[in-house]
Amino acid sequence: PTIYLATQNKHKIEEIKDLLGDLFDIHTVFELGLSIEIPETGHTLQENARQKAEYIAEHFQVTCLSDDSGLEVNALGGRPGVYSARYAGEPKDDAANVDKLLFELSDSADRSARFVTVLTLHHQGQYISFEGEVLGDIVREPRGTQGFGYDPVFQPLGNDRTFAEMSMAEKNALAHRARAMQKFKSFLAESEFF
Ligand code: ITT
Repeated sequence: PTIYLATQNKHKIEEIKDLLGDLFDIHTVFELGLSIEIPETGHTLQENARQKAEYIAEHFQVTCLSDDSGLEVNALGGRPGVYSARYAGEPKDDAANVDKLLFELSDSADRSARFVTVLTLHHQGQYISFEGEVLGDIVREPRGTQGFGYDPVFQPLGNDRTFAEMSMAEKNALAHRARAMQKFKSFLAESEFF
């Protein structure tokens, strides 16, 4: 079956393609000629994932999968959370977000955090969501060059490397997006959706 990825983040697309393998004929919204950013105005990851899937479904009548992700830091009361992409303001800037996060946490001994992904599938008018999380710590200095976003400062629990020090295969063995994808794949195996 054909699926469109309702995300404009090229790094997410790479990871999702790696995770989904050949289960689908995967297309991106860039192929639909979308010229604006998919709107997201919700106050939760669930709302935003749903909005992004709905936007693509309603405009293009396709089966699609959206991804809304956020980093929840305990010492910051769960921030940046749903605001992770624009933590340091407009325009979206991964490096500025990381700098701001380290600054906000500079006096904090508690470095614990959780990375969450909500994937929302739209297929023939139905919407289904899958959530994945990974616990970890925010390290004091960025490490590694792989991955994207907050990867250089997020070290999953039980590891001595950040996500940015891991290959995509290593990250995809344990990360939030991969865990949400695992639920999606289990759903696919059990349902008669496709
Ligand atoms: P789309 O809305 O087009 O999917 P986006 O980048 O705006 O793309 P989000 O709204 O989900 O995506 O924003 C999530 C933020 O968290 C953004 O700053 C990402 O760089 C970051 N992020 C998401 N997944 C991540 C991951 O696996 N590792 C590190 N950072 C991640």
